[in-house]
Amino acid sequence: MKKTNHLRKLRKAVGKVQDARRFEHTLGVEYTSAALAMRYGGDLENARVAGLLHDCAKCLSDEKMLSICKKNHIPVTEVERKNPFLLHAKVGACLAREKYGVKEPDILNAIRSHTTGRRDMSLLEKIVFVADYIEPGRRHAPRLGEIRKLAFVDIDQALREILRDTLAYLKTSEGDIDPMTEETWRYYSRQGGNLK
Ligand code: DGI
Ligand code: FE
Ligand code: FE
Repeated sequence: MKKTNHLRKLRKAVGKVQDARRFEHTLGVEYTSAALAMRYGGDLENARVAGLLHDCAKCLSDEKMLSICKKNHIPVTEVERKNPFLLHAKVGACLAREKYGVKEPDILNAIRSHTTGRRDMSLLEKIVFVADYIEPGRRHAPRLGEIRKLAFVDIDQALREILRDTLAYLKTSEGDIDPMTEETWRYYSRQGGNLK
């Protein structure tokens, strides 16, 4: 299929499963991912597809996500069972493959890691993680202006600052911290750690 057609079809399909606000966020992540891919020499098509699909499971109920995990033998950790919204990343990667026909592993990984991150992320994974945080419709994050600018200067540093602020926020809120988020922070906050 021609690339523009493929993107158009995906956009239409995602628009049907998300409410208007979430869909606007999705479109913001699509083009912010494309902009970051331009800046860092990533694949534009992959960036756009990953951005479009990263929250494709976000509007499903907790029960639905848990049942998709069960059906597809996706392991659910204790923290995920207590905070099922965390599952939208894993479930999203599963739907991207099964429902939206995505085969590229890098795109599937970028969807899977977009909430907690993980160690040694690929450029595309970093792009989607950062785009999710800085897209123009995002509000209410501290230092957003600073981090938006930093994202286009040094993506690893932006990733680190986002992790720092996310963990600081989580420590003041009710939600459990996923060990993966902690691990990502440890990995990227290490002096000289993976500064690709
Ligand atoms: O789906 P989005 O809202 O676009 O963004 P997202 O998938 O990055 O989710 C953002 C929220 O996830 C934000 O409020 C921080 C939260 N989050 C990230 N890591 C963890 C976490 N929440 C919990 N409870 N535990 C985590 O480890
Ligand atoms: Fe998300
Ligand atoms: Fe998102």
